[in-house]
Amino acid sequence: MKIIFIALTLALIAAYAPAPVMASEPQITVYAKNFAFTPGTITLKVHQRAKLVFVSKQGTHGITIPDIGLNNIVNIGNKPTSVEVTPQRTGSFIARCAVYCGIGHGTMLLKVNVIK
Ligand SMILES: [Cu+2]
Repeated sequence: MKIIFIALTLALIAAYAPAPVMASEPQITVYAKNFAFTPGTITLKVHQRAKLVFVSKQGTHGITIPDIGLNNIVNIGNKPTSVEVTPQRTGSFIARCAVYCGIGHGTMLLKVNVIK
């Protein structure tokens, strides 16, 4: 009886375990709120594709990061929005909130470091 219970438990764990994450593409989640991005700094590797996931915990925001090829506004709401980027040059870049979100909008920055 005990063995059956253990076997059933293992079967349930296997059935509901999350699928393994592909290790090939780094993924960074950036949270937005009034009036900050968290983390405030992200680091990407030049010529390496990465997935950025934006989600707002408060308010509606947006972002463009032309320095890494993100030229169109990514709207950031309470559902995650994913974009893929492949930075083409190294450097330290400042991205700003692209959707007016209130009094602190002008100071809502995301620093993007692109390294070798
Ligand atoms: Cu804003």
